[in-house]
Amino acid sequence: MERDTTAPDVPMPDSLTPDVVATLRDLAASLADEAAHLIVDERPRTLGVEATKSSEVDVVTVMDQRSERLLRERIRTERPHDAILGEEGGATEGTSGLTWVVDPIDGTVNYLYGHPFFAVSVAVCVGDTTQEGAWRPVAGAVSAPLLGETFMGALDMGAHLVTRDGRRAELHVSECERLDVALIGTGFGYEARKREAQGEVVARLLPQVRDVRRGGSAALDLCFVAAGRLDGYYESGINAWDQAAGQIIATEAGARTGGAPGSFMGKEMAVAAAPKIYPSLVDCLFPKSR
Ligand code: LIP
Repeated sequence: MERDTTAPDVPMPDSLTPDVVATLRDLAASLADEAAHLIVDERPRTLGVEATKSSEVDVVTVMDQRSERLLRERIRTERPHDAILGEEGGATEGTSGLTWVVDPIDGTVNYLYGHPFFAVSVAVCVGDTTQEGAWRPVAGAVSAPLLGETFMGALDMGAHLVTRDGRRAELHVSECERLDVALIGTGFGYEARKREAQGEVVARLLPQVRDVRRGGSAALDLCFVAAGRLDGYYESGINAWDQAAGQIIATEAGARTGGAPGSFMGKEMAVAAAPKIYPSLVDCLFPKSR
């Protein structure tokens, strides 16, 4: 029996009662929505690139920085003893055993170009979020302001979507049973050599599936798996802040999540899919492991 790779076996603090977990989820959703409004309402007319990360085309805008500052200020106010790990500001220590893992704008290139597929991702995790396979999310929210949708999930409490007009719907993964009729999401890094290798993987996958979608936000791709809008998603090279909230949302919506064979979801590979197609998707991604 392959080891369950849904999430590492990380001890849960006694303080994490169901009521506390639900409160953390609701706070994550509120903070994600607040930052999502900021990046839309206060986007400067002449938005430019403030900095770059892995390459010249891996960009940071002033609104990434402002969104993370807002999230950090609000988390410090509401949860002063919790740690924080953010894409732009790095790690801030805490004493509670909980870490807020935030991506102030997931899908920054889409945001820069005016494509609507971007979101603010806020997750609450236990364990060591700086070590692969040593942490797991317990609650999270992803707020997509131009879609008018906020996705959220909490451990053993399911996942749901709240729309701008206040409608609330439970999230459930698709019931897809065959890879050859599956719609699969993926993404690519910003370094040419990595993209070349990722191109070889997607070229191998393409003839074996219905179609592929490259949305540009891992957090939203994972939420789209949760909503049944994608039958599966995979990507290599994404960070904890890209995937933490989407992971709990997809898992709680019934997705099977994991990474490379026998590994947890992480930077090497993040996979989330309808349970019946998960094995064949991983086999296709890692053909030598068969
Ligand atoms: C993005 C990820 C996406 C990946 C993009 C980019 P960012 O994160 O969410 O899945 O394909 O290349 O890394 O950089 O916009 O926060």
